[in-house]
Amino acid sequence: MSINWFPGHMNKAIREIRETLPKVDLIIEIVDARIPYSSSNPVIAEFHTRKPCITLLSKSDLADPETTQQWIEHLEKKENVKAIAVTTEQPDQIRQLISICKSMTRKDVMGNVTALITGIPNVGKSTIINILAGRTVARTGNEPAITKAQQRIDLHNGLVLIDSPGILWPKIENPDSGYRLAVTGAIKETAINNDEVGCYVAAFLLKHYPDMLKERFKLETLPESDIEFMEIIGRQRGCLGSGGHVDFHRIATILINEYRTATLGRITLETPEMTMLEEIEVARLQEQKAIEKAASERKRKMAYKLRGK
Ligand SMILES: Nc1nc2c(ncn2[C@@H]2O[C@H](COP(=O)(O)OP(=O)(O)OP(=O)(O)O)[C@@H](O)[C@H]2O)c(=O)[nH]1
Ligand SMILES: [Mg+2]
Repeated sequence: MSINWFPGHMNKAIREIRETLPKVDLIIEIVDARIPYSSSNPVIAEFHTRKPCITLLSKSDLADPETTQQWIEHLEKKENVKAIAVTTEQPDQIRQLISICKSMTRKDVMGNVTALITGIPNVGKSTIINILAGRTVARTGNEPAITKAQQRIDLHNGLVLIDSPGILWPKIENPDSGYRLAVTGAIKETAINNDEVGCYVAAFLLKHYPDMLKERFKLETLPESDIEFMEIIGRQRGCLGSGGHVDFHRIATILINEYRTATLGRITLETPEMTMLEEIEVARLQEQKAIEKAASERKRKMAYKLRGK
């Protein structure tokens, strides 16, 4: 799914991050444990080439624990990166970050350690900052784009944190990533089509988590297609519109919410292996597009020359 949601404050936030970077000792990138690849911002990747980086896999209470472990091992293959899964259900573990940040930078930093907290919208940046501060210093909320400007928070224990607005990037190349960001709640509701996103969830679950679906919707067998599945659960939940037709929007919204709250179970939408294959496919499609564009440009130039003769 292509995402067209890149509000002005995100562009400004990226500019501000670039300006802040020289004053920062370490970067804490927060990714969503259910989509560690799709929620990792390529714009942010540019930033942490020379600085130590902690990748926090947030909301790990909602993700499949086995896949989270796979992701931690995969992410730590990168130089200078430490990956840790966190959840607000274990605030003590989040508080350990204070000593981890100091130990990762102690050698070169005199005085306070300054850490930039960055990540996509709604991933839990401000919530984690409030836990580290021990009080509410940043506004939080269960929708994207709550934080609109950078904020510096001195914890008065040797650590200074910089909260920043959630940022996306202008073009999300991988269509699966677009869907996954929408499913997990990183995109503003008005910028997504719930019917399409609901069908994406249904198709994913039919393929990867069929037993969970059978149990949740008390079905002995499952249909082959996402549309048939949506029809069945739509009728089951009484989501009917005029003429007794299933109201797709209503049932899709229910399915998405059940996914987001982990009512369906702890489900991760991507594995390292899956995303590596997708990257190859995206690169192939981009190359094909570039070849087609060059060919049509050649044709256009040729026609122009012929007209000139
Ligand atoms: N289940 C669960 N929810 C969490 C966790 N951490 C944060 N949340 C919820 O996620 C939502 C977003 O949290 P915020 O801290 O506002 O997210 P943010 O990254 O600062 O968002 P923006 O400022 O909009 O970019 C809130 O409803 C939090 O309660 C977690 O570990 N588990
Ligand atoms: Mg915030």
